[in-house]
Order: sequence, then C-alpha cells, then structure tokens
Amino acid sequence: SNARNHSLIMSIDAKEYNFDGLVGPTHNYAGLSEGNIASIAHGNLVSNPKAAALQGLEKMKKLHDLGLPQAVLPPQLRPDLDFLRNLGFMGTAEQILKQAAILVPKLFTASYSASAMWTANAATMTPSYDSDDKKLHLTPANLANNIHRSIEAKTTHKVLQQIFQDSNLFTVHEPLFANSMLGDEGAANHTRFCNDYCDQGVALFVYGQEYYNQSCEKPKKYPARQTLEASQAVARQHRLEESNIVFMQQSPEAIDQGVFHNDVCSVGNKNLFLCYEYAFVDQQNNLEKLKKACKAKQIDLNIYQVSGKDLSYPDMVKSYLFNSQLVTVNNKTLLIAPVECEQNTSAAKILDRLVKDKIVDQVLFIDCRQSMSNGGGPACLRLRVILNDTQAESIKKHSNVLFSDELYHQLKACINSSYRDKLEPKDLLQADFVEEVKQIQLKLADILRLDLL
Ligand code: SUG
Repeated sequence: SNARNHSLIMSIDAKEYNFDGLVGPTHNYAGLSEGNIASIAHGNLVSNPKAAALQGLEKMKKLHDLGLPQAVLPPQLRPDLDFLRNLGFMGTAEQILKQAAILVPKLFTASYSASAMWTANAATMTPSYDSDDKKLHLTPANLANNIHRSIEAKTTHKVLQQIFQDSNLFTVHEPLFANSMLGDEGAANHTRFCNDYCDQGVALFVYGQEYYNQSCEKPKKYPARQTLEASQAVARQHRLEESNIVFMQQSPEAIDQGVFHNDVCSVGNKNLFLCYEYAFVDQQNNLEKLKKACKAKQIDLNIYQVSGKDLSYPDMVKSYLFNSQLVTVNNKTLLIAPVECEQNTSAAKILDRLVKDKIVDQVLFIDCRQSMSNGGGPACLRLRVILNDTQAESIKKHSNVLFSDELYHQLKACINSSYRDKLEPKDLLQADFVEEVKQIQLKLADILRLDLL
C-alpha cells in the first residue's frame, strides 16, 4: 500500500507537455516527400528560415501563455556531412556538397533538410501510467520511408537520451530497424485516450499497411509509411497491456489523396476523438472497437466524425483541419488550428459547428505557413509527452528544454540575430553557410544545455 500511495502522489500532477521542434536555420523547400502534396508543390521555392522559426516559437509562446506545459526539441545540424561521407563523398565540406549536388541532387538536398522540426514524427511516447514497468517509454521513429527523414533517427535518439536521462523514470529505446517493412513515423500515427492524464489510457495505433499481409488493401499511388508490424513492435517495447491497445488501418484512399500521416485526418485528446468520415478502413466497426476498449477503462469516448459531404479530401489536405492541436485549459477544450482553416470555406464552417455543438469551447488560429508549405501543421510540430512533477524535475536537471519566458526571449534573440530570412536552393552550396549554421547550432546547444554536434 506504500507503493500505491507513492504512485498516487506522483500521479496527481501529471500534465501533457507539447515538445515542439525548433525550426532549424536550413529550413528549405526541396520537394522531398512523395505523397505529401505541399512538399512536392513547393519544391525549389525560396524559404524563410527566420520566419519559419519565429512562427514556431510564437506558437509555443501562445500555448505557454495559455498555461499549457510547453517544451522545445532542438533542430539537427545540417547539412549532415557524415551522411554524405558515408555515401562516398570526400574532401572539404565545400567539395563534398558540390560533388553530391552534381551527382545525386536528391541526396544533397536530403542532407540539408530541416525536417526534424516535425516532432510528431520524432518518437512515439507512452506515459508511465500505461506501461507495465511504470516508466515513460520513448521510441524514436526510424522514418524509414524517406531518406531525408531517416537520417534524423540517430540524432533524435541521442537527444532524447540526454533529455530523458534518468533510467529510473524513462526508457528511450533504439529506433526500429530502418526498413520499409518496419516503417515507423512516430506519434503522428498514435493517439492516447484517457480521462485524466494520470489515469490509464487506451493507445490507438494507426497504420498504413500490414506489410506481410497480401490481402490487406494498400494505397495505389503513394507510400503507406507506417506498417502494422512496426506499430506492434513499438507497443511491445512500451510494455502496453493487450487491453490498452487498438490498431486501426488508415484508409488507403486517404493516403492516395495526400493523407500521408494519420494526424492529417484525425485528432484526439482525453475522451474526444475528431476524425474524417473516410479516415479508416472499416471505419464504423473499428470505431466501435475503440469505444469498447475505452469503456473497459471507464473512458466514455466521444467520437465526432466530419462528413465527406462537408469536407472534400482536397479541402481536408489543404486546410489541415485535423492537424490542429486539441488541448484542455481549465476544463475547456481548445482547438489550435492552422490559419489556412479560416480561409477554407468548408473547414471554417466545420469549425463554427464544432463550437456551436459544444464539441470544443474555442478555436484559436496559428500562422505556421512556412511549415505548412512543406506539409507540416500545428500538430506536426509537436510531440506530446505526459509528465508528472518528478519527471519534469529530472528533465530540468539534465537540460533547459522546458519552456519559460526567459527561454522564449533567448531563442527569439538567437533567431533574430542569426537566422537568414531568405534561403534559395543555390545558397546551400556555399561553404560559409555551412559554418554559419554550425555556429547557430552551438548557440542553441548552449541555450538548451544539450550536446548538439
Ligand atoms: O515527412 N515534410 C514532412 C512533413 C511532416 C508532417 N508531419 C506530420 N504530419 N506529423 C514529411 O513529409 C518535406 C521536406 C521537403 O520537401 O523539403 C517534409 O519532409
């Protein structure tokens, strides 16, 4: 009973933190992600890393000011010269980049991607309240389906190990082996339902394909990045009970329409689940199954489905309505939506109705246009982590990633003084840009108290 009392005391203070990715100074549009319509449409356009980073930072500040726990994950150093060296390119940084740009432009741009900013793809998180060993589990996503994203996994692992260092509280797993058979895209395909964050929850894993099942329907046009086999492996690593897990296949049709992650067609928090009418295979049965699993944990799941008549696939993908953040502040439910929803007639109508029907109390709009142009909305930019005070204290001891007004001002000053406001594809070849970016990374390492090289 002593142990029980202890866990009760530890439980009461559990909160959901949003760990947002700080946009890196090489943020650019390289058209790298097949099946991600925005990324392909904006390939080769001029980017604005400063605006991108400030938009992301202002989003963090806005949530922080609302009283929501906020944290930040660092960008990764780019270009990734080790990646290019591994591919046989040699010499100085300038020589390596030049050769790669001439010989394999796709690998050259891959080495430069700031894609680690979308931390919904950094890892899958299971809170200590759900795991059999009462530790918080994190598995960095291998992002095996895109070369520019797969190079993130190693560094993400290193960074998470530093932040979640105390092995009595946290387990940071190795990413799954990087093969499309085990393609894992992290929390973008994972939603946890619960009453309070400190209660046991139900984990919903959404996959794009069951790799070894020939009869499983697969998308015809675009890749299904997440496999059932990968989701199952993550659930095993995290020591989840069978009764706490539900697996659902995302509709292959949705993937072919540009819904490359589940967080583009559904969003859930606590006991509320918003989803598109055509988000999942065998949707009505699957949602019944989910409801039942929740009921068994005393969670009365409220499912709100947006009809295909009210929102077309293209409008869903353009507006990124479901890539909103669903958060609770003082028992009020807020939806943090991209500004693109305001301008999209169908999406705007749906948001109005959500408020009228009292599904959500308020909608706030966020400008993250620089990220949106690469297919990353508000929800893509954050990794949700449930922490109690003991766990948060441990993080504070090992890093400076928990948000504060002071951290906000430090990061803002760094961005304003050192990020470029214009980056063209040709700039990526300059040797002095490589050095410039490295200096910024060192400054950020200093601010966040992390080893980032
Ligand atoms: O993996 N875009 C990312 C966007 C990730 C969005 N994340 C979630 N939905 N959770 C991707 O497709 C584009 C990079 C470029 O083209 O330059 C890119 O990687």
